Amino acid sequence: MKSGFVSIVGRPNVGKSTLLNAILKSKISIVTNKAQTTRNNIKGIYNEDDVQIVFLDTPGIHKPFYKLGDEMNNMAYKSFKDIDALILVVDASLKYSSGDEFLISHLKIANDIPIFIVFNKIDSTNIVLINELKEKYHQCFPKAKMIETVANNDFNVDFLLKEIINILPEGLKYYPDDQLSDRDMRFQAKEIIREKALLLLDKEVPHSLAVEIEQYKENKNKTIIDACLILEKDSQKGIVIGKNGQMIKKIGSKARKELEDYLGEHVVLNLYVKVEPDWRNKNNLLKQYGYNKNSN
Ligand SMILES: Nc1nc2c(ncn2[C@@H]2O[C@H](COP(=O)(O)OP(=O)(O)OP(=O)(O)O)[C@@H](O)[C@H]2O)c(=O)[nH]1
Ligand SMILES: [Mg+2]
Repeated sequence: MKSGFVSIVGRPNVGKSTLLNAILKSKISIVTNKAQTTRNNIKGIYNEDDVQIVFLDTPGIHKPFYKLGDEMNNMAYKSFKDIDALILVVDASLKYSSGDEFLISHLKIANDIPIFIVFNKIDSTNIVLINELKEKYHQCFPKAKMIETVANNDFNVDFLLKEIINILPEGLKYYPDDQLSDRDMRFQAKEIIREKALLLLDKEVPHSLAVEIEQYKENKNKTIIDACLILEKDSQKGIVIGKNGQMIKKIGSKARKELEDYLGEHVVLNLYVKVEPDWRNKNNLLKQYGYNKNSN
């Protein structure tokens, strides 16, 4: 039996969560077009006959401007420890920049850990850009294997998986076969609501938004969820509620539909909006919303 722990790291928005979901053929982690979507480490457990891989999706490593950013980076840094392999995802459609340098300078990884550098989004780049990126990353990680993918289209995902299985050590099963993630439904509900809000909102609002589940109650054949959307400024409240409540209704109905598909039963979803000025810099609130490096 082969088994091991594999962390997926990289800059924000490069496709780490998309890759995790593609590997597991299941939605474990939320995905949006906004940077810094993932704010926690999230395990996704892959099972095959005689293989178990515990993948860890992580927040994108970036230059932080808020305590929230520090906490998110710290969660990602924590993921380098005690692993059997590292997947470093690079957006192949972006020129090498100071963001890559920041990431590389913070990648403190043991010398003997196999690294897979995944050049993702090769559907929207060109060969000159890819080669330039490969050269830069090769200079820093000469022993790393380089693989090109299109994670949102499954291209080369199976190949990457095979390559990872090849280098995994013999080991034990860490999780039961039917467990796909380490996160419970309460966490998934919070993330699904945040995903729908992020997809519908723009500018600074997605970054200012947190979601807190205030009630999660399973009744006979329906689940009742009360959730609060937390914002930083009063002016953002109007944007999130929208004219005649249109925006919050849209967020709620999209989230409810996905939750119902997920749970296979009726969901009553009540959304509220609250303002907590500067919550991204307040340790107690970061902890309360689950964004503390010790919360996972
Ligand atoms: N064109 C293209 N888009 C992709 C590909 N993979 C992912 N995306 C898109 O890239 C965006 C970001 O994807 P995510 O999976 O959320 O990226 P992430 O690295 O987890 O981002 P953070 O959680 O913010 O760090 C989404 O809009 C995806 O649909 C790809 O191979 N090609
Ligand atoms: Mg992500």
